[in-house]
Amino acid sequence: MNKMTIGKHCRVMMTVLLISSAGESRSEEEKTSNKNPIEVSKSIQLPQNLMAIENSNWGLKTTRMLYGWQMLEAKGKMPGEGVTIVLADTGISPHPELLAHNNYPSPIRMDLALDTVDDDNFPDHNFEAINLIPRHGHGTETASVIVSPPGCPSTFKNLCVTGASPAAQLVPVRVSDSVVLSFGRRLAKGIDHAITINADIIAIPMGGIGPMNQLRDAIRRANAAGIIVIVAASNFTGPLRIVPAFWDETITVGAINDRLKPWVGSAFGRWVDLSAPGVNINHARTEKRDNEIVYEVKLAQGTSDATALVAGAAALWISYHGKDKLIERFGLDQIPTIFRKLLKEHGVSTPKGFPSKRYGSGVLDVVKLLEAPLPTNTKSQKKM
Ligand SMILES: [Ca+2]
Repeated sequence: MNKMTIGKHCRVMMTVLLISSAGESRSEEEKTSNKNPIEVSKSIQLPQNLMAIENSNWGLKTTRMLYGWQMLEAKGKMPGEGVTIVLADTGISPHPELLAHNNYPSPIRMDLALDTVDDDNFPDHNFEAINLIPRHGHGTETASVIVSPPGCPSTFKNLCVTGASPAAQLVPVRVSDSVVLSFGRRLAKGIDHAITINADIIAIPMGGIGPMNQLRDAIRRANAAGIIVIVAASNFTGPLRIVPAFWDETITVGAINDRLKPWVGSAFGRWVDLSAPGVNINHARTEKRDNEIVYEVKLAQGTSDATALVAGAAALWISYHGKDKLIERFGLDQIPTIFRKLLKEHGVSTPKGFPSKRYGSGVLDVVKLLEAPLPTNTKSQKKM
């Protein structure tokens, strides 16, 4: 990653609508006033370092992500170990939060990366693109919420990012610079790349409007190859049928705020499978200002962040059960269906009055997800 150069692009690419995190944080006071009604399992203890991380990160706390880490540790595994996640987004930058720190190596697999916009293997952000979203560095942001090593890199002191599954490997695939509708062809190409490299999960924090048949076919191929496809519901599109979020082949994630209520910008509809924290989430921010690339950590919001947390949780689930064992038991092509069912039915906590018809079955709860017993179906009777 250190060899990356920035800003080689100048073309404006027509592409699918990117669902960006947008907006900024509220006050500290408002942030800390949130209460977590999810009762934490008494049998699992968090060590002090993880407790400190949890106390500064309401998203990880609400979803009990770090308790999931402890459940994995009891099996001798690191969080997300052995799992490959393809992130289809605007590319990646060598942000310190994505480089090695705190005894974790860099989670970014540049050797497997792809750029479907420039048709090369180097998916850096295009800071020159005309962009209707607030920032160009969206892929770096999303990646950090999925896999940034725990705590602060040496160059950062206060606000830092801890990813949901930092021992997973993340393959950045640039499929878009921003906005605008198209046919999803670049995204389809990125999905086929995920199949080629035997990825376990694809995270898609974007969407568009239209039939996009080629994209849908690619997602079906991914499911058949055992790849779990996790998609942002989208931001500020209300009940519009954004794809691929609307399709049955994807797991669609809406966003809640830190009062555990649906975030005002979260798209909604019966096709939303579940919600996850998407407001005031720590991000690795990469921006170009006065011709210089600036690396920071900030708070932002959007269904992209919620999607990142669910992608991380999916990685923990695969790690926890072991991909080989899942394949042996259910067959590769059944894994996405089984995961989706378990996630929706068991992997959530549902706050009282939660509007399930619009924002999914509840709020991601990683302890419940990992504790959920696998179905008894065997390979020979695998239809669900
Ligand atoms: Ca970090």
